[in-house]
Amino acid sequence: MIDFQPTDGLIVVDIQRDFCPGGTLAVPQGDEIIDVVNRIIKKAEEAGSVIVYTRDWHPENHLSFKAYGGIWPPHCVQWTPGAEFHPQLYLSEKGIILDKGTHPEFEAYSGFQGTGLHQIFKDRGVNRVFVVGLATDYCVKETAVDALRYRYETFVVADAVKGVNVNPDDSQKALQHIKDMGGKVILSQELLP
Ligand code: VGL
Ligand code: ZN
Repeated sequence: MIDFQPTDGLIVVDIQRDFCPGGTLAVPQGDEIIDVVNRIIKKAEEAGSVIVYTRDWHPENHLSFKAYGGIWPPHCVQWTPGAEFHPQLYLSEKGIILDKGTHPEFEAYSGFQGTGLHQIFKDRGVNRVFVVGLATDYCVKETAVDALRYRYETFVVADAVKGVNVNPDDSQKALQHIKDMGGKVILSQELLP
């Protein structure tokens, strides 16, 4: 068992309507992780850990959109329903919401990119980071890799993430890459009673 501590950070990555079935960039079965994610959030909340929710939060002319030279359909456009958190996601009152990818000319897959997250964690004495959410092969991966670069002890909860899988094994490769960089891939049962 791993017990959450006040010096743990939990990053809930991009659990938004557009990344779930029915959305414009739906992760297959993306909504199926929400129950386990909610239980993890409640555990972290009880322990007084630092809970962060990232949001992909793009202007309508974002460079990642096909019409502007990118590879993705429009998704998570600021203030549209698709950018909202999934309605089933538990939002802790103590949670911190961080928006990323807000500038038309810059991509930001990682929750640390342009959000001040490293400073927030430093101020709160965070030394371990747990990552859950969407999508394993993009924003979860880059968030975990950045956490490792900043030298946090980094955990990805394998059954609390889900990938886009443009190629079928992209999520597996992402988790392997995180392990190769020194990250730990765990199961929710190690966190939950
Ligand atoms: C994401 C593709 C484009 C993600 C964001 O949250 O993983 N993927 N923008
Ligand atoms: Zn995006």
